[in-house]
Formats: sequence, C-alpha cells, structure tokens
Amino acid sequence: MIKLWGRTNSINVQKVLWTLRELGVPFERTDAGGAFGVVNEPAYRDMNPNGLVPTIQDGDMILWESNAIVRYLAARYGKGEFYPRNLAVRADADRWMDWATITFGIHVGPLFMQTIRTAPDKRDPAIIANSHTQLAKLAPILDAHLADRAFVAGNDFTMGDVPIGCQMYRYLMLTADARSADEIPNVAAWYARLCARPAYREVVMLPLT
Ligand SMILES: N[C@@H](CCC(=O)N[C@@H](CS)C(=O)NCC(=O)O)C(=O)O
Repeated sequence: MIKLWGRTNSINVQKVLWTLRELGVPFERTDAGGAFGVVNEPAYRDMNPNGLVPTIQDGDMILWESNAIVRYLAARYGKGEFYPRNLAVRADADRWMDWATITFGIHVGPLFMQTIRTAPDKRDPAIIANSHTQLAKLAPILDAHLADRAFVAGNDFTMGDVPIGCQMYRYLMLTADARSADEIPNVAAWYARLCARPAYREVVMLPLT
C-alpha cells in the first residue's frame, strides 16, 4: 500500500491526497511537518533530504515534489483521462500544473503566510499588497483560458486541475473581500465544478490554518 507523509493542512500534501482520493488508490498517511515534526528525523531525511512534505513510498520507490507525485500517481493509477492520453492535452495539463506552482502559487504562498500564519502585528502590508496586485493580474489569464472549456486541459477533469484547484481555493478565500464576485466568472464556474467533487471538498476546502 502507498505510504504518504504529510500534514493535511499543507497545500502540497493536499494535492497528493486529492489525487489519491480521485483515483481511489488505497494509502496510509502519517502526519509529518509543522507541529508534527518527523521531517528532521534521520530516517525521514534519508527519504527526503529537503525535510519537507509530502513524501510517498510506493513499493521500493520513494518520491518527493508534490507535482511530480501527482504526475506519477496519474500515470500509474489514472483511469480515463485523468492522465491525458493525447500528448497535446497532457502537455496542456502539465503547463497548468507548472503555472499553478511557479507563476500563481508564488504569490498565493506569501499572502497565505502573512494573513493566516503571521500574527496581525507582525504582518508586512507591502507583501500583502504585492500579492493582491500580482494575483489580480494572473487570475484573468486562467479565466480567459476557461472561457471555452470545463477544466483546464479541456472538457475532462485531469491532473492539470489539481495544483491550480488547491491554489485557487486559497486565493478565493483570501481575496473574497477584495474582489467583486463577477470578476472571474469562468474561474467561478470551474471552481463550482471542483466543489461538486467530494474529494475536493473533503481534502482541499478546509478552514485555512
Ligand atoms: N516543492 C515542494 C515544496 C514542499 C513544501 O514546501 N512543503 C511545505 C508544506 S506546504 C513544508 O514541508 N513545510 C515544512 C513543514 O511542514 O514542516 C513540493 O511541491 O512538494
């Protein structure tokens, strides 16, 4: 059985948990990271020298880096189009996985850390303002892309929806007061489709802590 190490309030762990749940793959999870520690133990560092979560073990294989784990699980256990068979569609899914992390997520992360994990008197308004500015420019790019498709790589739910689905939940929660409701209507419709998925509701849509 697949083993997963990581705390459930980590966005990178959530990507893996959501994928496992969508694919119906049995797994055992061990709390690790944050207040749970574990990540600095030598046995964990042997598996993941970064001392970060998530890490998985599947048989003899150890893997870290959440997007790589999602891709691996999709390729190995995916049914239907979750791991797209068509290479152009798969590349599109890959692209949005990377965009979610490297382009969009690098601004969601500081906004989340500042507003959820930093005491009010220690927050840096400049970091928060910059995150809002950058994300307000980026969200319409995804919105335009979703104008004529149900999910990021077409009309099927794929691995491409996973990282951006996790980032978007945090973005929508953290900017609800700063946005007008109809600013990104295609993102809103796509997000409603994600909300219809039990695994998304149970793994990703948690109170932000
Ligand atoms: N690029 C890595 C980043 C992993 C990462 O930064 N994980 C965070 C949680 S989201 C972590 O381990 N933080 C330290 C901790 O939880 O102790 C990935 O996507 O897996």
